[in-house]
Amino acid sequence: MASKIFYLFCIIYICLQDKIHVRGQECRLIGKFDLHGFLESKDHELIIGGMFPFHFRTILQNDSAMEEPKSPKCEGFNFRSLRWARAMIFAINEINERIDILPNITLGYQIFDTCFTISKAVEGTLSFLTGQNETHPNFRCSAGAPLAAVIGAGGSALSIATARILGLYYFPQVGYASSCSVLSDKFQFPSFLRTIASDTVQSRGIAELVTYFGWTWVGTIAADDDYGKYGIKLFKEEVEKHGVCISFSETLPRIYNKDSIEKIVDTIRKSTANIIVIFSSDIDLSSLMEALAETNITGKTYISSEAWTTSALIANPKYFHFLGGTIGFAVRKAHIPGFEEFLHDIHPEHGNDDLVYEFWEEAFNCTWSTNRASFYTNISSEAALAGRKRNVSPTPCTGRENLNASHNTYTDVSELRITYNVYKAVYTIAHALHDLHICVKGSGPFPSKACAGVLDFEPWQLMYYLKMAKFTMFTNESMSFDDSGDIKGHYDILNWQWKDNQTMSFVKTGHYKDMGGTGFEFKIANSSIFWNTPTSMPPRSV
Ligand code: TCR
Repeated sequence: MASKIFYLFCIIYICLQDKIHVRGQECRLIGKFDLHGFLESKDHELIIGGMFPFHFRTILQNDSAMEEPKSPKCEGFNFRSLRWARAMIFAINEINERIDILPNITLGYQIFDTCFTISKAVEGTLSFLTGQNETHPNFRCSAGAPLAAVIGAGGSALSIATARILGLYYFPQVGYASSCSVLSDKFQFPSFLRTIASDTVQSRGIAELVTYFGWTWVGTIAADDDYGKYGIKLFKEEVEKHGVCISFSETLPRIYNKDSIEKIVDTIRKSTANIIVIFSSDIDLSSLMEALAETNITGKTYISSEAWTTSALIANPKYFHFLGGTIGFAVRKAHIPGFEEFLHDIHPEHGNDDLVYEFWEEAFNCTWSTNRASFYTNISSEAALAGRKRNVSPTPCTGRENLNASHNTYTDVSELRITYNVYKAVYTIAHALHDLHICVKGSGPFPSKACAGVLDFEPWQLMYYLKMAKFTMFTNESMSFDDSGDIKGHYDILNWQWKDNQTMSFVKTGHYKDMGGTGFEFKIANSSIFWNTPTSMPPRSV
């Protein structure tokens, strides 16, 4: 008993102190991170880290130079990304039950919210590296199970920032959505791999599409980030080889700015180019679409990059009059057996996650009296906020709301594309760990033919196995990585068509497949494309 009290005392003492000693030097705590609301498993032997944009943005804090700065809170709940994170958990559970991959080893997870923001992603990364909510560079402190690798961080700009830090330690990171070509550079990002192809392939594919239809006069719009800028740059380099001219090149503002959006709308209106290629995430693109919806600009055909091709935010019926007929690239989808049931098996009162409380409030437009969700957003959920604006008191959540009856982006399993990439990322790590585990003593790959221990390895040792990973998914897709940590690109070409006069549907009209080297396979079924032009024929480019 006495020893227990002493132990408790020590823990409290360690948590409260803001000075530590590292190699004889006194180190002071310089600020604390605010990483509330993450998802975490219990009872595991090895952890996989995850980073997902559960929120769309951070809230600007009142910056006063006289006060200690605080880590910003986040707002705008992102249903799609909760589905991605649940795919990570689903894959981990599946592997834990399998006897052919890592038998007798229980994998767990620790997942942080990036809030779609570089600084939050960096906060999460530093916490992963030290295993605490504070950071002591160059030390890895694991309170329990060691962290094997990190999945994420979502968009390219975030992965570039986090991969620079993780790369310092050669710490394995597997991206599921970061497709920017820059990330192939192993000199800059030595420990980064991904289950999405580099945009070099997609940009070449879009260029192929444009030349196939004989369009020679196109406009481009890019998000103001690495994804948008590099994607459009590669596209332009590729089409210019074929004599295509660029009518205009616009950049979307990072933070909403009415004048910049108006300027882009004006450029589109005045330009004679009828083909517009847009490389952007859906979030960054939404304000332009909102502005275009208020104009009478029609007759343009938009070519979408992977990040917005199947986005529910943009494929909104209210935009159909000008966005119908859009042609876009999308990574391949899969049906993951059992995943839909798993998505429905979520309830705030079954776990203890603030994030799930917040999800429930958003999904059912109600509020919990316990105020659990508002931990995150400090202004509470958007449902509560909207209620306050309308001056009505929000409906309380009872816990008996029925998820089966509500349709939202979280439960929608019709387009599991990035979700499938997340699932593949978990399997990549699990296979690498498995290979490391079955290493035969005396014939291992490391100096003196040594092996590494599955519960006690260095990050670079797992990196060796990740690069060598080769396996087949349940879909029969074979997975392996080239020297840049990239997989081969294989895209569906989708066309936005009107279904039952009320929803937008993504109809597969072709594909683009990287065959290695400069070879590719491009197929498109012209007759199945809906063209949003007065003649219903392919647009002419001038
Ligand atoms: N690469 C983008 C992010 C992104 C994305 C997505 C985000 C891609 N696909 C689908 C949401 C949904 C492709 C990037 O920044 O690299």
